[in-house]
Amino acid sequence: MQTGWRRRQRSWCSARCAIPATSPKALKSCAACSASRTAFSAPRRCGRYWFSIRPRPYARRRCGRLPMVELNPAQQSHFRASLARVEQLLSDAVRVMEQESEAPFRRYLADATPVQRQVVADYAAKVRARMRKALETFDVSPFPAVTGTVAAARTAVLFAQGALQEIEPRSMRGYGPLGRETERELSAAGAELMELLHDIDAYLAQGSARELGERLRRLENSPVDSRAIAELEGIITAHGLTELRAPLAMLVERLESPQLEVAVFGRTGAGKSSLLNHLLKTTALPVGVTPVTSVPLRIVHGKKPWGRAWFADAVPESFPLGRLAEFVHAQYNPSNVRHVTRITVELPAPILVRGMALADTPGLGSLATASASESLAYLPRCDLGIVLVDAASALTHEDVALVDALHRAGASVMVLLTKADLLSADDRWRSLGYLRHELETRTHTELPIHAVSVVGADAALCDAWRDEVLVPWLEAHKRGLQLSLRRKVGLLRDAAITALQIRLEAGRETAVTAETTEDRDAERLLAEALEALNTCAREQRPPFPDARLAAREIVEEAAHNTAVLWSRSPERQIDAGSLLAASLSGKAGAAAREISRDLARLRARLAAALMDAARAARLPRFDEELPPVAGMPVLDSHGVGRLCVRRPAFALGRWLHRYAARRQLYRLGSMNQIHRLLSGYQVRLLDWRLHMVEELKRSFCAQRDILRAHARVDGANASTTLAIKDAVERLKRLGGRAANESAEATS
Ligand SMILES: Nc1nc2c(ncn2[C@@H]2O[C@H](COP(=O)(O)OP(=O)(O)OP(=O)(O)O)[C@@H](O)[C@H]2O)c(=O)[nH]1
Ligand SMILES: [Mg+2]
Repeated sequence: MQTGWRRRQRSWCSARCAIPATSPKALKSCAACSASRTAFSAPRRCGRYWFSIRPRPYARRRCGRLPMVELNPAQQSHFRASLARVEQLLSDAVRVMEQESEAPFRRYLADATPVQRQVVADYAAKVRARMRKALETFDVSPFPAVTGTVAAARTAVLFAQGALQEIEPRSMRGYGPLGRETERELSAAGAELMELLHDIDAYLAQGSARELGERLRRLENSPVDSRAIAELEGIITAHGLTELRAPLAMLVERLESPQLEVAVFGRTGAGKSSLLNHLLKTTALPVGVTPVTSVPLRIVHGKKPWGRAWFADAVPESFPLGRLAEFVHAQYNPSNVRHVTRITVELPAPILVRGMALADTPGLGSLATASASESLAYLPRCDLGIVLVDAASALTHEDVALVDALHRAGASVMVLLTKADLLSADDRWRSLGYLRHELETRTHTELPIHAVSVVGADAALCDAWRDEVLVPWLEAHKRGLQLSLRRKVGLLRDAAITALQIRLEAGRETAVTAETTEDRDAERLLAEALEALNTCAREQRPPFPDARLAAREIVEEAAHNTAVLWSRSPERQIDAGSLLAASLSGKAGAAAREISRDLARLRARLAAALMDAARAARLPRFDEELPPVAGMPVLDSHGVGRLCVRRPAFALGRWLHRYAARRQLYRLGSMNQIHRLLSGYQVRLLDWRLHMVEELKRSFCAQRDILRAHARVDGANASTTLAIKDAVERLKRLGGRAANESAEATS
């Protein structure tokens, strides 16, 4: 055995392990046995060498102290491993005794009485306490746990999901043929089980910070009584009404973002920032005759004026509003060279108290194409889009495309004719009439159009529009939102009461009520709708499977249109970029419309299934609330830019002109450009489709669970009769309170 005498630059851990520590000064404890620093013998220096002395155990015994209880490192490791095995087996024993009586598969016969279970658990606690003491006596540290419980549970759920695939019809067919009806039943059972496992995983994945109770406590200015929802949440958790957790989570999500998003769009210099400054009674937003706003800006209510900017490549920065121009003004941040990703401004403006967030966007049609794409990216997010058309300039294709894009994104649209002070009263009426006629014929929709101004006496026009159009729109939408939220709380509360009452009446063991034919039909419809949803989620068919081929077709079409234009116009040089952009928009728009139509059909099917299930549950009033198919991404065809092509000097036929145009377009690199734009749009389109399907699924499953809770209860946990009665009473009182609130809101 090493004694440690005269070892150069070494020190020995004298506590237990006799392992040399290479740098005792730097260590606070022994790396091998975690003894403290004092257990090291102090190194001493003699001439050029360092020595350290390890005191021998017998030396201490001789000095009259208590005999030392000590295990060598090998013994310690064996001791630790043995106790770990004991703990593992003991846990198994306790788990075996506590077998879930509801489990369809049991490994052992459930022959233990409750008393036996309790006694074993008590003994196990004693064994564990003794093991802890033994570990302390020998100063042996247990193996540290490295895997969290949540991670372990999620892994188990993941494996369970894998195992579930074995009951899918295509796996089962390997064991023999299946009838159609059997296949359908198998798919339905598999899909539902997968759904439940997915719910467990999603719940564990959100972490403790996303706990509903925690989020409810943080809710301020909620349109419904958040205490009522907190109470509902408490009852749902306490009585294990897991089927109501998803609807509750969705409700809390809606409560967390009750603001309506209103954004202004329009060409550069149309007066967007000036209009917002007027509405907000501020001069904070920079305005000017040249293109000004280069980054979208979101304005929300706050106690004092303040701004915050987020960057793609730097930490976020808060600033007083005097510095706003540094981030949004095209002069200081041209084409967003500072890589600002988001700007939020807080203002104590009265109009924002009404639960509205306003957004100023960069103007379209300027040379700063990056700004245009940022504005277009904002479209899907808004509830109301206000399109500004400058009275001093004519209506353009861009304005019409903007209105169309807003419609496609599912937002409400208002059009404003700005700078009305520049027109006489007669001209104003004429302009409004022209604008209305043009927009209606091009977009095939009736739009509210108003003339406004923010200058001089004509600013009254803007105030009138604000008071008579904007504020009523806001109030109506807010009331709709509040009523819908209250209705949802009421529905959830009723579902919880029904579930608890059924549990109370039927008793714990037989908590499933008899199913009627209607119930079964509704169940079948719901299962089929869910299957359709899952199929839709699995099928991610790209709209352009061969993007290069699609790009070539677009260039061909643009070349054909160029040739037609050459044959008609005397101009030798034309901008083929706009023709290319039009062809690209046409092709992309057709693909997007088809996806949107498919989603709308799926939504209608889900809604029908929900309504049938509501009829089967004998619910007199049930308004399905599936999210609308909205927020479709918009293609930014500005990216094509200008592409000048020249007509050949000598007269040729249409076919040769087309050949010449195609050659020039290819030479200008349009093929690669279109391919890049189309591929990017395709990815965004597929992302949106998947997101929409997920949204529909979440909402559908949440509403289906509410309906099921009304009709029957799938399982019960061990809540006592008294506790259930108490919960039902509390929920009923909650109903009374909610009804009063609702009556107040309506009055
Ligand atoms: N006469 C008149 N001028 C206006 C009115 N509203 C805005 N303007 C002027 O129009 C110019 C452009 O206004 P902005 O508010 O900067 O326009 P914008 O749409 O925000 O422009 P970008 O940020 O570049 O997209 C400024 O010189 C304003 O003074 C109005 O109602 N009447
Ligand atoms: Mg502006």
